[in-house]
Amino acid sequence: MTTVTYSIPNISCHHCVHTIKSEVSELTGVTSVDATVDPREATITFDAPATEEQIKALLAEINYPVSA
Ligand SMILES: [Cu+2]
Repeated sequence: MTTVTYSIPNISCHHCVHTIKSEVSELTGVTSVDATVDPREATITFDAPATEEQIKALLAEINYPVSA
């Protein structure tokens, strides 16, 4: 089990938080998703088969890229 916190500058409101939670939790292996507007972050807990690369790719795809 891995928990990572990503800085996501595009989070601007509770709609963004909801979108991130619902989309990322669809990934097989993701067990928990929390996101906040202040700070603009998402904390994601996952296990195989989910990978960090896959989570980051999904976030970029839904227009919430992780800041480098
Ligand atoms: Cu928003």
